[in-house]
Amino acid sequence: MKHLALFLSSFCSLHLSSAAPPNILYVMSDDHTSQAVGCYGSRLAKLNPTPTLDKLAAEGMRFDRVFCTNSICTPSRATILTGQCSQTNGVTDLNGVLPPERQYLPLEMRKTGYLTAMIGKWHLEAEPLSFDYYNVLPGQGKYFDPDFIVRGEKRWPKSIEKHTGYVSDVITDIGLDWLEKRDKTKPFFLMLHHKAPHDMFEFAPRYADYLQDTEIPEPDNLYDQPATGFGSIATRGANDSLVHRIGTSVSKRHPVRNYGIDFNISPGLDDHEYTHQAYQEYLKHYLRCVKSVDDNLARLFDYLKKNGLFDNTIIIYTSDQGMMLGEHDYIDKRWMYDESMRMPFIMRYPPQDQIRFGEHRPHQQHRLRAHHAGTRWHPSPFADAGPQFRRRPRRQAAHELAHRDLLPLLDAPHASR
Ligand SMILES: [Ca+2]
Repeated sequence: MKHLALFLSSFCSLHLSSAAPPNILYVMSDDHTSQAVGCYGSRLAKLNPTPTLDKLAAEGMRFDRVFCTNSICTPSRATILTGQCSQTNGVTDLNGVLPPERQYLPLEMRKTGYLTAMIGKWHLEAEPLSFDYYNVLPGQGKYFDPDFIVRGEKRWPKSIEKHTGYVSDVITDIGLDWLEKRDKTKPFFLMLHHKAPHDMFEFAPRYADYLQDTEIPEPDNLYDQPATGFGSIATRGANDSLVHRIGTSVSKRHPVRNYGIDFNISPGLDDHEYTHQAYQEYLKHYLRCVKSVDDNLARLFDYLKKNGLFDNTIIIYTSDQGMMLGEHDYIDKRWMYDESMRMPFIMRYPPQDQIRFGEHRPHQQHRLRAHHAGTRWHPSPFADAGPQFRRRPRRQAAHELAHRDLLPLLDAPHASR
């Protein structure tokens, strides 16, 4: 929830009183965990998996404590779009539906003059009608030659555009095309959502050799899990009766869902070698998909720079949740551990507002305050931003938006994040 609160409040406050509102580019990938973002300094950082993102973080701010509250795609995305926890917005599982009238974030942005667009993975079932423009993958979408749902003559979701190529490239192409053709009299709010690196990690052929001859560093707790004393009776069962049933695995531990099966590792190998080979295949596939996101971000940022937009655009990069990359022998993300709940969250401000992680720059504080000077600042982003929210019925009152104000964190670089 923190992530939603952070960026909702920043959006709604920053643009309210600024004479020249910055554009906002919100890029979100799918299951891109912070261990696989170089600037977070995990065991994988030495592989340099995300040079573009690392540069973005070096020029902006890296948040270390952004967590989702429901670590699967649809509920996390609904939280971001509503500012509400799952129990309030009602989207609690992968079948959840978020109707247009409750897609609050784009509704708020549009009311304050932003041109809004949603491109890429949507996964909220209902039509993203609250955006001025959308071009989204059906459900999970495909990695290769993906279809997209557009606003067309046929009713949602039947107007389909077919594309050829790799999904990260196609999503970026659509984003660039929209940026080029957009109404340039308005600031834009673009949500660009990648499918990668979601399973089953189908990478573009150009990355087939990437990391091919590299030994991927392993987590200390990959083997012989669950370790003595790890996990509760809820995850181990009485007398360890559930350890082969709960918590999908890299190793042979889970007999049905383990990545050794998915990556065709010989079941005749001993446990250690089987786990080693499954992990290496898993991480290489995953990181090749991550690479497609990072390379396409470079392409997107190049466009912004060439068109004079890079320094008038707030750029945010995040993921809908984290992912277990073999820690405790787990795969997937629906287990309540730091690796799966933590979201990478990077924000870059234009250079004149630039905030370096860990640095204290008084002039930045001044500039940030200037953004909301002249408006009645309120800790609730919607108290000022949304008459709609004040008129909503009591059961949907603004206090149910579990938001948190981001600006004090930006103002105080040494504060706990
Ligand atoms: Ca996801």
